[in-house]
Amino acid sequence: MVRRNTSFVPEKSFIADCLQNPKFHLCKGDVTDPYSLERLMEQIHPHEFYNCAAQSHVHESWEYPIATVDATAKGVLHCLEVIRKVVPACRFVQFSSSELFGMAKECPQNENTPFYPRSPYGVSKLFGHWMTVNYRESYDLFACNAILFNMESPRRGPAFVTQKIAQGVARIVTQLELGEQPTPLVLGNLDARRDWNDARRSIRTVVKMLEQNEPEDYVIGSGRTHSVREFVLAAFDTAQIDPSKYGGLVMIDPQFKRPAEVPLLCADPRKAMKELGYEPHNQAFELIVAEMVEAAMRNHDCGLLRP
Ligand code: G4F
Repeated sequence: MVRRNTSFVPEKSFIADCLQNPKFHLCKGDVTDPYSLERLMEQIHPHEFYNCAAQSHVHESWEYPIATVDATAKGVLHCLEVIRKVVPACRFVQFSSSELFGMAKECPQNENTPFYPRSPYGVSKLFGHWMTVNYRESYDLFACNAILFNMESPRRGPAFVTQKIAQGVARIVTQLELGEQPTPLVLGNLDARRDWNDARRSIRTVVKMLEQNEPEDYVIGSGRTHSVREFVLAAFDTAQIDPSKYGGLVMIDPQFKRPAEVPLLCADPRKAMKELGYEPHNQAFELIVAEMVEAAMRNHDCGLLRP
């Protein structure tokens, strides 16, 4: 399901390749408009419902707290209500977030770690999380939460730090190849640590959650943590650039720092490993950096990757 949007052209978007699959159908709907959900549920009668919809950019949630609450918090309630009324046998999974842990009380974080969200986004996700638990317990719905740590792939949006770094490094490679002065990568807090996981591996595990006998909540992440600084260095390494040789390739701008930061996230995914057969990749970080930077360099047509 995609939102009504005057400028989004699916054929030219990051889901263009999915449209080739005859089993893939795009429907229009919006989690902030419960009537659109109701119409769709009455037409389709789905067996499974994956709610990935959100205003998902943490920094933007301070700029647009109300819009964030509408989509990221109330949107979940609209989904649950329409399932309860129209398709109560439908299995529902809410894309919960490691941002719930925020100023985490322990490390690594598991399903029993107390929540301490640090942004309007995190607080909205907390509402969605508990509403999902409440509808499961109140109405006996098959409703569960996937507590997902950062999911990465070359499809990541350009405003998130991983893709911003990958595309910035690819731009610098092109500029150096053309003999131009490289434009620096301008970032915020380089010390924040995240559990960056491969999106495909995470999603395959979410699918398994809906195949279980009972609805339960699971933490899904790689179990490893790296700083933004480490991501930057690994990205330059993939592009075979030694940033110390140039100087000024990375700059800090306070506008990219957050009013309240989440300093450290790291998953303890043992429950998912035991019950869902989830196997975190022990080189998830290295593979993600390499894949994202190489994809960005292909898009920039960088010489280093030409045969
Ligand atoms: O890439 P980010 O914007 O992702 P963040 O905030 O961790 O959230 C992502 O993962 C969550 C799951 O854990 C999702 F729920 C959420 O929807 C989203 O997908 O920022 C990562 C870190 C932050 O600590 C941020 O302060 O990178 C730091 N950072 C430093 N410079 C930056 C920048 N983040 C962005 N977006 N842009 C910068 O220039």
